[in-house]
Amino acid sequence: MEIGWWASMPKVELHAHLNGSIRDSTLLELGKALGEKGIIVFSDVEHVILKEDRSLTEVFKLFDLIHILTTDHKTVTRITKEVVEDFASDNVVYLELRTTPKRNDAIGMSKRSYMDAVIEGLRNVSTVDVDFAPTNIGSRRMVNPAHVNSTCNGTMTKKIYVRLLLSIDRRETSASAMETVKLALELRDVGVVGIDLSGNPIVGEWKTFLPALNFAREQGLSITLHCGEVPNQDEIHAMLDFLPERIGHACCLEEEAWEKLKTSKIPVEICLTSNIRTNTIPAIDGHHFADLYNASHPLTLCTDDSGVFSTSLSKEYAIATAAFGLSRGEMFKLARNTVEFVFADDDVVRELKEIFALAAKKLDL
Ligand code: 6MZ
Repeated sequence: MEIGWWASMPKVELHAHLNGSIRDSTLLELGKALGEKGIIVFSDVEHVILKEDRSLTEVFKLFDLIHILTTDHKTVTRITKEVVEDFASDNVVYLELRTTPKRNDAIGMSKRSYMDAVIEGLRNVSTVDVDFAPTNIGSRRMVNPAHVNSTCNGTMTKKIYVRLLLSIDRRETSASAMETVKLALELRDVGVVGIDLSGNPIVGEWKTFLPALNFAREQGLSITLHCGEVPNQDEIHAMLDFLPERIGHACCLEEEAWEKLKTSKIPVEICLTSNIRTNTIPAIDGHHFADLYNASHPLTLCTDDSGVFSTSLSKEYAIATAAFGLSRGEMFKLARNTVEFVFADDDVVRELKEIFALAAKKLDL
């Protein structure tokens, strides 16, 4: 697939799970190391990592395996650094990265120390300047709104804005979900802007998470929900009635819920490859992207799990262009409109708009 042009276009990524976005090479290296220590059998792990198509159930089994490989502080820091560098090299100029804070008493990991390791990863990024905090605290905030910064020796370095969403896994209890929201509030000054509800959609109940989500909202955090990955209409209606700032997927909405979504104008994070690979949507030409796009419903293209599904944001744009017959100009507009749905503050939105304005001139659009 020709992704060259899409790679040169600035893009905004709003739905990317940290542990789903790891390079295969890193996962294999981590698997080999645990295999040598006798903790896992590497050959079993290898074919699971390299497998192409997976059902949604298999994807969640894979995440359990990935978490065994990655959940120690040093590795969390490493994967965060690599994931940000990979998105930046795909010309993603704003990344909202989501991850589930994890507790693992056996290795002295708390949800807080997990997040500290993530933030350390943001600080360790070396190929690009990272702006990850709403103030000057802790990050290398630049005043230059352009997508590149001048350095003292006159060379130009790239820059990426990164903001964090803390995910609540649907396996969690109400208390654990509340702990995650409180942690998000503590970490606002290092770039946490919202809460995501994700995890295996056939596990857990909406009412378990509602108190924590209500509290998050009261405290001014933005919320995005995985909504309608499976056809649970009662839950879909309850989620839409909650009026989250965004939803992810929206695959299995029956007519009434579909109309409710369209009336609500809640922006939808569309993950084409993920939906096709997991067979949540049988074929790309029947994907609900087309209906939403034609109705001018707010939407954004996202990768979901670029490692697990071997994709990139440029690829997602290329796939949408080919599948739905859209022009470069239309896709550029789609990318630029995504700026309206970010959870970061108005200063960032303004700077992103300038980046897109400059790019429009450069790309002759
Ligand atoms: C629902 C998903 C997901 O948080 O450990 N996750 N949840 N649907 C999906 N569609 C395929 N893809 C990923 O990243 C991995 C976690 O993100 C959620 C799952 O809870 C998974 O364990 P973190 O960084």
